[in-house]
Amino acid sequence: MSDTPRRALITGITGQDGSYLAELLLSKGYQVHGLIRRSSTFNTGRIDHLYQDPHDPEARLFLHYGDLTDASRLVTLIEKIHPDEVYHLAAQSHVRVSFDEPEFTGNTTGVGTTRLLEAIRMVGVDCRFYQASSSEMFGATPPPQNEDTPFYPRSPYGAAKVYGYWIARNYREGHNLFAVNGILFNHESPRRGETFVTRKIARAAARIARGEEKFVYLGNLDAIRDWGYAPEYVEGMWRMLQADEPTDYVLATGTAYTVRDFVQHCFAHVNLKWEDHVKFDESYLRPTEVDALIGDPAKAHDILGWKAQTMPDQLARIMVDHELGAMT
Ligand code: NDP
Ligand code: GDR
Repeated sequence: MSDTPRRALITGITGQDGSYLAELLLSKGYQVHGLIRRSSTFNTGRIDHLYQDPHDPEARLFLHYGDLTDASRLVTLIEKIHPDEVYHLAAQSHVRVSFDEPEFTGNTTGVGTTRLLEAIRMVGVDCRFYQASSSEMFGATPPPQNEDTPFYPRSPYGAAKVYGYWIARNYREGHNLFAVNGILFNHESPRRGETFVTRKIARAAARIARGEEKFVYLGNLDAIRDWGYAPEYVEGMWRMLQADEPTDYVLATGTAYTVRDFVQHCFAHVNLKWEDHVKFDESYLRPTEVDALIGDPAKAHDILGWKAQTMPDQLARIMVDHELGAMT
């Protein structure tokens, strides 16, 4: 065995999943390279605790400026890093926002995947590739959904992810790349972006319990989602790239909760009656909604030994407890 650490490139390292994955890979001895966007304010809050001075000879985390819309930069980065594994997590990942910015979402979430795959092919690096596919690709197709379920996306985001799914498969079949699609159902954590519904609810429940706010405004409470815990899902991503053969996997808990159920769990945890504090705002509705996503993760269990441990009621408590402990 060589002593040289394996090199991983994570796009989207500053996001929820990227931060947990960076922690996991560093704990496994990888040298981790992350793609970050230049911003006028710092956008590395989720990974600041992992920062290592690059002058330190022991440093194993390196950050590089780049953007999914900048093809030549992706080529120079792949050339420089020569990764063994690429985890492609970067995306405009907000479904509601994708209706406002459909072209941008297609350019980053969809075509951005092609730019990265093409950079890998042009440089000729022999690596394994993880594509962050999504249950949003199933859209209007009724649950339960597994790897064989037909796609019927209901948003520009979902459509862009279907494109990303097929382009990753095409590089697997056409260019012999070890490329896998992880079709992940919703997964959440205290690091979830504040405008996604679980974090928004958990944060509101804690703030209302502390007397800092009275109400939270939400859209559709009837949507059914299969909510898991993000740190467990990044372990699944890693296992997919360690498997003998490249194929596609669903990761999910297999449980069904409505948004209303999640609200109820969060508010009950702080001894509040949610009906007194939740108001409706139609601006949070989507032109086309995804009514029900419930995953069947049997294949990931059989081949990877992966199984979700944290169920949505426990997840709600974890997220509210974090908000209660957080400074305002
Ligand atoms: P986040 O929204 O938390 O993170 C998205 C990441 O992508 C951020 O690091 C962001 O950078 C980066 N990014 C966005 N646009 C660009 C761009 N043009 N160039 C370079 N980087 C960019 O997403 P999650 O961590 O929740 O999700 C990770 C991936 O998994 C995404 O592709 C998402 O669509 C997909 N997914 C997520 C699921 C979930 O439930 N969380 C379920 C299924 C799929 P910055 O910090 O600068 O904004
Ligand atoms: P989703 O997550 O669209 O499933 O995409 P989100 O948390 O945004 O919405 C879940 C459901 O809650 C309903 N909802 C609201 N949503 C938001 N954001 N804000 C509200 O106020 C609100 N009120 C009700 C929504 O209509 C929806 O039905 C997430 C993202 O992480 C994607 O990148 C990922 O691919 C999918 O999960 C799987």
